Amino acid sequence: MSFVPYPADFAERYRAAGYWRGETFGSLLRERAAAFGDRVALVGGADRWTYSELDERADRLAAGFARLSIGPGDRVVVQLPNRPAFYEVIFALFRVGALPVFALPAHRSAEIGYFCAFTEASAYVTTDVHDGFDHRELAAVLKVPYVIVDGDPGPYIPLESLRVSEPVTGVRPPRPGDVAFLQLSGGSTGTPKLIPRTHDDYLYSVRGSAEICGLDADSVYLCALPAAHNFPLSSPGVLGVLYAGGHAVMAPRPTPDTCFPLIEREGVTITALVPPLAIIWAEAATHATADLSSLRVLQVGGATFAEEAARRVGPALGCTLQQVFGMAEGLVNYTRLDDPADLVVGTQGRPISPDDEILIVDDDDRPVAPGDPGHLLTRGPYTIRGYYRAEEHNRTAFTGDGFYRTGDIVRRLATGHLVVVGRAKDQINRGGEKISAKEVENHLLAHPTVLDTSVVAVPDDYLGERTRAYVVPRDGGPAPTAPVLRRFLRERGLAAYKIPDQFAFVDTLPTTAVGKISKGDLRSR
Ligand code: OOB
Repeated sequence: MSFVPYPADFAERYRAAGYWRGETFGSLLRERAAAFGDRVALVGGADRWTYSELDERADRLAAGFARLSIGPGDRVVVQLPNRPAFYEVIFALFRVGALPVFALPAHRSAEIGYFCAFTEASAYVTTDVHDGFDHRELAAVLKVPYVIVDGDPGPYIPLESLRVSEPVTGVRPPRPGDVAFLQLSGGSTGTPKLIPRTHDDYLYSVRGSAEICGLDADSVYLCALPAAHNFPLSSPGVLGVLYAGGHAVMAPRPTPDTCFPLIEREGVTITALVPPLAIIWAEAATHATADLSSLRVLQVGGATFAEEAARRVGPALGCTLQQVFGMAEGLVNYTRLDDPADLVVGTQGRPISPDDEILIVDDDDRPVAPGDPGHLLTRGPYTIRGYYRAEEHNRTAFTGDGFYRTGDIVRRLATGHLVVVGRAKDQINRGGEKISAKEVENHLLAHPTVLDTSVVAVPDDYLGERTRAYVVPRDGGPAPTAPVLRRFLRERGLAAYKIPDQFAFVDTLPTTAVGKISKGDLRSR
């Protein structure tokens, strides 16, 4: 089965508790347009759309997708920069029941090709040129029925041509329990895993997040991180502020020189950053000319935020810090806006829902003593029960009774707040960008000069972690070099953030007692 449904008894409970309300994203936007019609919903570049406009645009584009016979259950890989059209496209897909697959702008042919092939996508929706990269060239190597371009389309279908004014007919509207989209997992496996989220479960996380963050119709959210990521999408993100009737500003870049003037112009009240950006912003705020006084909440998450830095950012930016520890698979934790300072700087918050079940266990799945660190397992009303089309991996990624193994090592305080103390998964968290070691190792092993390799995280003051690849050269041939291997990975179409920061060439890799490569040994070098 491609999607592991919630067991019927749990679904019943989540509905009875009022978490799942039988809404879909398409119907939510319709309702919001009725309630907030003339108020601004989305701003970005030259665009400034009201709720009614966004609603109408989603309808028109939905009709365009329907013309291409893109409909219920079809997958569509969406790779767009931060601009209002991102939301126009995904709401249009929600309306026809097609599933956006949320690619990041940094992804290249290795990732996009994989998403298209693995999901048997009907279309790839992208832009022309972004950050100096021509996405139409990437599209040329894909096997996908339709390529749709927001911008100069080249040989492909202009997004503009799909904005048709005709009603969508003959399309069964999606049901609240249906999968709404596929989100990407940070991953620790050879190929990225995809996360099926339903309308019911995701809307609950959006609503819960909006409440925790105190959003209302006067809230203004700045989307500085890549729009497709779970954090700016729904924690509470743009969807949260649209739920609350406020407006969202799409920032093309997360840098202070782009974002600070937007904060002043739009009166931004809340935004979300990863730790390295939060540090840059705090530094830039000391000599900024823009007025940042509207900013009330700065959310920081996605990676460990050093306590010292956490202490500084609130005062530097004149706002309240909120730490966010979440995952695209579901569970999101927030420090609360009225938490005492030591919890805000020293913990990563507590779950959204009273029905988020948290287990902290040892290597044998036995609960650890209260307050001790252990593996975080979780189950709840918005945490998936299985990855998309990944039956085998699901057997190890989830417990028999449906808890998701997060791969994070945490301890829990008496207040329920979690502190992330480490990670058991084979992943590098490069300033919030997740890199599966295995995925990079597989690409490196394809190079003829590489006999063996092991990719690990090394500590870094700025990013928290960087990537180092240990490489054992093959005997007798030309020796691999860092520039050669970097170019090789780029030419294989791997996203730049996954290309190792450092290479170390070694004769052998250390092994454990059972003969596996000892990553612990490599990390401590
Ligand atoms: C967020 O989601 P993902 O799916 O990109 O990554 C999830 C993983 C977590 O399992 C954990 O390893 C790490 O990222 N992480 C943190 C963290 N927040 C996420 N590690 C330490 N401290 C934190 N505050 O990253 C994400 C999703 C929704 C909201 C916020 C972040």
